Amino acid sequence: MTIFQKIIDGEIPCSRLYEDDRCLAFKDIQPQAPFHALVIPKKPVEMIAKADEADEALCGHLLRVAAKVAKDAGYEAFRLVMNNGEAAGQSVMHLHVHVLAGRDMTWPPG
Ligand code: DGP
Repeated sequence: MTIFQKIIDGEIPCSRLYEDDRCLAFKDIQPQAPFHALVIPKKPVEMIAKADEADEALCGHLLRVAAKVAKDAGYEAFRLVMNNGEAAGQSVMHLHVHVLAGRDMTWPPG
C-alpha cells in the first residue's frame, strides 16, 4: 500500500485543500514552491501510463481540480507536473498531479 492510499484512508493526516468522491487534494510535505499541492485520484491508479480508457474522465477531473486549488489559493499562474516512473522522478506509485505556484518557473524543467 502506498503512502497516498494511507492518506486517502485517513491513516495518515494531510493538509487537505479539496475532496470529492473521486479525488483528494492536499499540500505536499516537501514543497518545491511557495504553493505546492498534490491532486490524487481515490482510485489506485499507479501512474498516468497505467490509466486506461475508463479513467479518461477521472484524469480530466484531476486537471480541473488542480486548476481549482491553484485558483482558490489565489494563483493565476501555476505549473502542473506528473512524474511517470522512477526515472522521471516519481517516488510514490499512486497517480498524482503536482500543482506548483508562487514563484517564477524556469524552462526547461530539471
Ligand atoms: P513524486 O516524486 O512525483 O512521486 O511526488 C511525490 C510527492 O509526495 C513528493 O513531492 C513528496 C510528497 N509526499 C510524500 N509523502 C508524503 C506525505 O506523507 N504527505 C504529503 N503531504 N506529501 C508527501
